[in-house]
Amino acid sequence: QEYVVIKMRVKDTSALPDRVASALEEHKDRVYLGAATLRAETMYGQTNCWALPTGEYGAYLMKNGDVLVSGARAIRNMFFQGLVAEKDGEPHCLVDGILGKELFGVELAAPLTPYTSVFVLPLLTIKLDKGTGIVTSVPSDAPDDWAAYRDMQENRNGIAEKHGVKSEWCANPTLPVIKIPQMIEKDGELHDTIACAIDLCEQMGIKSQLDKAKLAQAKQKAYLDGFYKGTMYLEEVRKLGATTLITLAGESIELEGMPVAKAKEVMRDALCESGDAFVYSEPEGTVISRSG
Ligand code: ZZB
Repeated sequence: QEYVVIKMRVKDTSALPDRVASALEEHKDRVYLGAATLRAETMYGQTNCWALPTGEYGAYLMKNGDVLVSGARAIRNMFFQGLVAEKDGEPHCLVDGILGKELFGVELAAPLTPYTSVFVLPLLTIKLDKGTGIVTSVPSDAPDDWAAYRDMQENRNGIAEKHGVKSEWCANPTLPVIKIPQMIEKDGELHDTIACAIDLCEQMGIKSQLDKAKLAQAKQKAYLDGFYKGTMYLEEVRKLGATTLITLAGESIELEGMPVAKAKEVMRDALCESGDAFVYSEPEGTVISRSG
C-alpha cells in the first residue's frame, strides 16, 4: 500500500505542550503533522485534521531536515525507506509520548486548501495499525470525516465537549471538490452530487462517527464512484481565492474538470515535487507490532 503523506505545518509550536515545544525549538519552522492519505486529489477540500485522543505520537527528524509528527509504526517503515534521519541505528526521535489529545486545537497550514488555518480535532475511529495515525479531513468526500466533523460542530454524543473542542476549531465550511454524476438516490431517481460524503450520510441515515458498519459501506461507494465517475469541481475553492492550476515538471496544468483517476496522479506528483508531500509504502497485510 502506497500512502501519500501530506505535510501539515504547525504554525506556532508554542501551542504544543511545553516539553514538546522546547524539544523542537531549533526546528520550529519545519514541524509538520504527517497525514497519510490515498486521496491526494481531494486536498483542496481539507477543513481540519484528526488525531486519536489516546494515540501515541512522536516527533522525528527526517533526512531533509523536516520534523514529522507521526505514530512510531509508520516512521519505522519510512526509516527502512531511507526517509528518516538515524541516531544509534534507530529513527532519530526528538520527543515521543505525545498523546493525540495534546494536539487538539493546534493550528496548521495545509497545502492547497483555501483555508489559511485548519485545526487538530479528535477522531475516535483512527486505527493505529494504518498510516501515520494522523488523518487529514475532507468532509465533502470522506463519509468518516463528514460524520465526525458534524459530531464536532453539533457536539453529537458529547465527543466535542469531552475533548474541549472550541467552535472556532471546526468553523471552516465544507468545500465541494469532486462532482459525481448520477450517484445519489432520492425519491427513486439518481442525482448528481458535488459532496458525495454528505449525500451518502444522509441517504444512509448515518448519525455519527460511531455508525461504523454503515460508514464502511459509504466509504466503499465513495471510493468507487469517485474514482470511476468523478471529475474535479473547483468553483467554490476558486471563489475563496485558491488557484486551480497546478505545476508539474515545469508545466502548468488546469485541474477543473479533470477525471479523478488522472487528478489523483497529477496532484500526488505535484505535491511531492513542491515538497508539500512525500510517498512511502506499507508492507501489504503486515501489522508490524514491534515498538508499537
Ligand atoms: C483524505 C481523504 C479524502 C481520505 C477522502 C479518504 C477520502 P483505507 O481506505 O481504509 O486504507 N485514514 C488514514 N489513516 C487512517 C487511520 N490510521 N485510521 C483511520 N483512517 C485513516 O483508508 C485510507 C483513508 O482513511 C485515508 O484517505 C484517510 O482519509 C483515512 F475523500 O485522506 B483519506 C471515501 C474516502 N474518501
